[in-house]
Amino acid sequence: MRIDVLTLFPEVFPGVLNASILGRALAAGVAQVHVHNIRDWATDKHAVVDDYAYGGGPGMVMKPEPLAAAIEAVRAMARPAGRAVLLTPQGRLLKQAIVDEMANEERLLLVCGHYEGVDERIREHFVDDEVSIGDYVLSGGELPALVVIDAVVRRLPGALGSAESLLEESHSDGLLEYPQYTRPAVFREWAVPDILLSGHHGEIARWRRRQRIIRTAQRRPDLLANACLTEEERRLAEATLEAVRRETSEAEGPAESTDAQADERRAAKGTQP
Ligand code: 6GU
Repeated sequence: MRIDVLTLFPEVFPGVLNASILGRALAAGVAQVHVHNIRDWATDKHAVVDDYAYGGGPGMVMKPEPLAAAIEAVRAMARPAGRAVLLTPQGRLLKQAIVDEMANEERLLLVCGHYEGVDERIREHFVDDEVSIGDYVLSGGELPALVVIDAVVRRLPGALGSAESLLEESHSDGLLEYPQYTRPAVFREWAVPDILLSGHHGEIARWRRRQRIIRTAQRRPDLLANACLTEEERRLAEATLEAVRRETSEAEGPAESTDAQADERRAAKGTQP
């Protein structure tokens, strides 16, 4: 896959891209990332890329001409032209399903917005999609573009080692991960749950699965609607939700340490709430 990035701050890109799983995947040729400076397509001698907003108001707006020229030029650099995605807080909220959609493209063009936004005509006529990475405001689309690149590249064939791929499998069912422990078996006064030291692989797999369901119900109940659960697992999720509801109403207002956390500590010990 070829990924092009259009930005006013090309210097922020190489760093993160070269580290860890992403760095290894890019070095292995799983994807190519090309970063371009929008300013290179400015036409006046001061290379101006922003201007005051028509109608007044604070903040500058990214001018349409350099951006349009940059998008057209970069699209023409290879075939197919590829999907152009504007990173903006007004876009569709990024989710794994959107990442997977993007990972199926042969090319991707990520356009990083800046200042107070981009001229509306760019949104309307030069990009195919607009994506946001969450409900908070960042100073520009660069960090979101890096987030998209990381999420997309790790979905490409050959990006992950076999151990990582196995781990990846378990994410595809819409549940949060189970709690992880490594040595020592007792750290300070905190012991690893006995079950994990038992050597009973079947029991361990069942415990982990239960933990994932309890955790998801406690922390991200919104994910349960799309999770793949058996009838018995649904009942466990419902019971966890009910326990959280009961304990929050008993607490009458916000508690210091939440009851969900207490629940989880009990669950991690393998005892029922
Ligand atoms: Cl894509 N851009 C900016 N500027 N802020 C954001 C965002 C994008 N996603 C969340 N916040």
